[in-house]
Amino acid sequence: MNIRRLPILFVLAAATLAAAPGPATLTIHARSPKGEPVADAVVSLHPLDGAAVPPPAAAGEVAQQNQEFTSYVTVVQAGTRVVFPNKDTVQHHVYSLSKAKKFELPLYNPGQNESIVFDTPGLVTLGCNIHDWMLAYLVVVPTPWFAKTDAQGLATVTAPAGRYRLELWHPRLSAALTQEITLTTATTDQRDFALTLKPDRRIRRGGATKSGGYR
Ligand SMILES: [Cu+2]
Repeated sequence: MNIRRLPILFVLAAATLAAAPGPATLTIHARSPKGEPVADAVVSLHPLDGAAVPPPAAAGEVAQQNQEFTSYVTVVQAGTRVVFPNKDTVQHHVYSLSKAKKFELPLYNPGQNESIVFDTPGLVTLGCNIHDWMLAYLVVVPTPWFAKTDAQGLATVTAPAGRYRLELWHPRLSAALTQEITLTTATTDQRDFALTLKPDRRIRRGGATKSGGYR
């Protein structure tokens, strides 16, 4: 090898290293058309340029507490083990009839902690045969880059810089919204979404109860 070419090779190698994608940050702000914040909207980023997707890092949890599921909406990466702790003093009968995962935890006792692996991306609707009002959603996505909007309608996702299909889902949207997005490390991107939500069709709980859920 010609020794005089070495500095050029070194510069090229350094440039390649510099081009490796670093983390980029995206903030989502979900609001109603009137400007009210929308909580429980799920944003997920699906790589379009063949970026390697790391496997799930941690287990998920959907508890039963005060005869409600916590949380109402949970997002996990496909392949994640989800624990269903019964933190109540009563039995539940947790089930899903969804195509992405059909399962049942019949007569599920207080203190029980069974877990299920959710391998297939899709929407899993959770119910309880004993308490009709208990309803929750487990959103299984094929990507580790996701977040859920908080009470202010805000969610932040950190992902490697690159091109993605952004999906935004909410239980009361008639269809998920999608758009293409390119994230760069240089900027913190923010996207605003005005979500037109269908009426809340959850079953109301009878009687006076202390906290949580919908009534
Ligand atoms: Cu129940």
